[in-house]
Amino acid sequence: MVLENLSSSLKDVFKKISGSSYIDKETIKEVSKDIQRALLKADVNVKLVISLTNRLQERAATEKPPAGMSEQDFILKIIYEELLSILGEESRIELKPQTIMLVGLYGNGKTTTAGKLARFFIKKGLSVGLIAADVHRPGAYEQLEQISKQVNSLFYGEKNEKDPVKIIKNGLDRLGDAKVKIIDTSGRDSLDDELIDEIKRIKNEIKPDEVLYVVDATLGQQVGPQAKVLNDAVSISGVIITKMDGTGKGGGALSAVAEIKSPVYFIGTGEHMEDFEVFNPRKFLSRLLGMGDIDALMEAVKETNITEEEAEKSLDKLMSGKFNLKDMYDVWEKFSKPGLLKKIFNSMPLSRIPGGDKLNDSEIDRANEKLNIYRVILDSMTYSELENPDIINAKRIKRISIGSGKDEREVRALLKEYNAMKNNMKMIKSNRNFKKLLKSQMKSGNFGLEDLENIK
Ligand SMILES: Nc1nc2c(ncn2[C@@H]2O[C@H](COP(=O)(O)OP(=O)(O)O)[C@@H](O)[C@H]2O)c(=O)[nH]1
Ligand SMILES: [Mg+2]
Repeated sequence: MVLENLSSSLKDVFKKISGSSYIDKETIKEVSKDIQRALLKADVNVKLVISLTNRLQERAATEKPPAGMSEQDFILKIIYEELLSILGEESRIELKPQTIMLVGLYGNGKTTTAGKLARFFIKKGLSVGLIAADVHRPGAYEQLEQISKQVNSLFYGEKNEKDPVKIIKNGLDRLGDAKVKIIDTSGRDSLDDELIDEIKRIKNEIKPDEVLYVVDATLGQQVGPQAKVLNDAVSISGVIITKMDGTGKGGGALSAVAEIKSPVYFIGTGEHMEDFEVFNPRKFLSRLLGMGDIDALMEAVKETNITEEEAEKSLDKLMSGKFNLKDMYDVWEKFSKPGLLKKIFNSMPLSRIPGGDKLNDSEIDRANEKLNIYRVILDSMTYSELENPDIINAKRIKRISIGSGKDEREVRALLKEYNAMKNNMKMIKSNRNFKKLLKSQMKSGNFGLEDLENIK
């Protein structure tokens, strides 16, 4: 998970505060030290860390909790607010026809992000054209062309042209129908005058609506000076931080970028086109602190493309006890998209996940792996077996095992899991309130996991 260590040490701080019987100056000092240690370890800038804990001590000494709020909760609230101020205010990219230029150094993820961004707008119903204006890197044209096919966007490039401005002008012309045009520009190994001149020239001649700075989270605090130079040159309107999946130190990049006061619009969380999230500082922080993020969970679930009607249909089926292996297969199929399971688990409140914070990436990967094995096994079953699992005897298990190339034990494990699921459903079925509540919550779109626990 993003910033795993910071997350667990901040959670410890929160536990310490909630668990203390009273809060005095000593407690605050101790807590400040813990927070400093946690943030510094996550590579957050020293000056920021000190000023944050100074403000915490000052506010704890002078402000009083509002009526009805405990001293403990009040301190938690102050820490939350101060952490949030490091991340900056939420600001979203506009969903309108526009031209977007991506800037950044080599390998930071510009070209990949161009594709992710295209996918984002296309999903929102805006057509996209990608323009290949990286004239320096060999293969840059092919890379973007390939990505544009993957995300179903239009594409424009000129293989032998060396002037990016010419390419972009032609591209804007030729891709006239596309609502959003995204320009992938060249990078360099380091910021040099040549690069600055190039992107300045593009910016001045093309006048894009947005200049987005794409930057690798693993670079940490060195992002600060780099962001400043670029901001001075082409005034960055927004930031996309990539590779948030690959680092324990994303705090450095996040806090460094906050200094140029341009909003972070998105974060990249993997190499796949769907590993891309709108950055919402509040949600991000809630998740970091283990407070759960039902909105993100709902969004991930929505991505499975289950319509309300479909959801209701499978719900009825589940409840009727007629739930067969085919239905189970359908459910799994929807959840087996790369990265989806991880997204769902990461956005769940920790307290709701069996085993609490022990669920880590490798466990999620294992769950994914299991799903994949099960899918292969299900593929080897006949239609009547899927419809009517009761007919699956030892002989059939053997055949399925050979056909799928999976162990007989795995076939049995799947059947066992299916039966357990079916039995659970029968138990729930006897509870009439459950279905009523589940349905109304699904309709209103704010079904939370805690609702499950309120049904008694
Ligand atoms: N893990 C991870 N890898 C990424 C992410 N974004 C980009 N990459 C990888 O980083 C490498 C460089 O990306 P590329 O888009 O070519 O960078 P560019 O030189 O700035 O255009 C590629 O191998 C990408 O797959 C991300 O969010 N997470
Ligand atoms: Mg590139």
